[in-house]
Amino acid sequence: MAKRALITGITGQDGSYLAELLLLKGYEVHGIIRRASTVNTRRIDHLYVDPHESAVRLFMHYGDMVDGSRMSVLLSEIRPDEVYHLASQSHVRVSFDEPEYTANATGLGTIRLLEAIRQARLDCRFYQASTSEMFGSSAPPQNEDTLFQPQSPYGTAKVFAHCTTKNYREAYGMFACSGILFNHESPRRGETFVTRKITRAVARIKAGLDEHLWMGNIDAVRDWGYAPEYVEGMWRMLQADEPDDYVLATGDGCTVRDFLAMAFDAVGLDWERHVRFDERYLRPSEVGSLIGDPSRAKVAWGWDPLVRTPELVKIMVNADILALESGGHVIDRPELPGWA
Ligand code: NAP
Ligand code: G4F
Repeated sequence: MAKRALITGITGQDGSYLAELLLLKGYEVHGIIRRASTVNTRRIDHLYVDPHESAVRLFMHYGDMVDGSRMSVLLSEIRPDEVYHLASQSHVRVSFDEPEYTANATGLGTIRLLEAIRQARLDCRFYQASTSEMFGSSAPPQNEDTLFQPQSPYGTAKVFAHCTTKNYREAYGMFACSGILFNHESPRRGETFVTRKITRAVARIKAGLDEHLWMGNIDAVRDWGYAPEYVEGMWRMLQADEPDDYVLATGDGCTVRDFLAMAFDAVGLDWERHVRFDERYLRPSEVGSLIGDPSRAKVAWGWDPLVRTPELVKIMVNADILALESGGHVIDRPELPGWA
């Protein structure tokens, strides 16, 4: 019988790739979506008409991480074998504007889900979407033993969720894992995260539609990988013999400035002629440098990402040029063996 997976945050970047991957692997996939006044399923609509006949194996349910009773009903009804908890208010800058909501959805949301699993007495495996943002001001390279020193309401909410997941593993013997993922990007990345903001702007400036791009702190260092490889790592984490926490990262650091230079260079433009500073994009406290050490995942199950930041930049710039030329939304196929 097919395994049954539940994905919270299925409409997001990672949720959409993960749903695709699990359908390719033969899973029955259930996703929780929020009711919105406009359609918010743009990243997963193509999965309903997939040639692998996934339509009959993909099911959507309305729900929200702030609604605990709904979580209980859904977990009891769906009774999944694996739960991938990806739903979160995931924007660091926005978390300073909405700290209470971020803590509720991202922090308490995780405990609501874990309690729903526990009270339904489900024997299921649980994945928590932890983040390098939890390391905050700890110096790189960061690994599973690095001190958490979060610098944002988002980071503190994720530390709460991370520690709660570990506590449910230790207290109740649940197969609960946290993937501490460093930044991972793709053509499906939300438009207000820095990489996608840059690659969209490059496409528009190249086409003559815009002249300038307004940016905040371009000295920040991040470790940018390719999202489809990271969701494959999430799946592998839940197939392991024992539950544990793992860092997923490329191990390479790159400044926002270097990302800008590579993205503009990809279309033959000089970034310094087009980029302007806007203090509105600064944060009350900033995480200066995140560079991960993914050795544990590499040793445990050979996870070793193929796509490094320079290639990622090209994938994203090309996808945004294509989307602009086609006059709208184009869904990418991950540029990896086995995903075509
Ligand atoms: P994303 O694109 O922003 O997607 C977030 C998802 O969460 C969306 O499906 C969103 O639904 C859903 N969501 C937000 N608030 C919710 C709520 N109150 N109830 C139910 N659903 C809610 O994020 P992502 O990049 O795919 O990241 C996936 C997860 O990994 C997140 O938890 C993020 O914090 C974490 N993470 C991401 C990275 C990264 O670099 N991408 C790194 C480390 C950790 P709508 O579509 O309705 O908004
Ligand atoms: O793309 P960002 O907004 O990502 P950030 O803050 O690193 O968070 C992302 O990665 C985390 C993993 O470490 C995830 F947990 C989280 O959910 C999210 O996916 O910003 C990256 C860097 C920051 O230092 C920011 O200050 O880029 C800098 N930046 C400079 N100008 C900008 C801008 N960021 C944004 N979003 N917009 C700017 O104009």
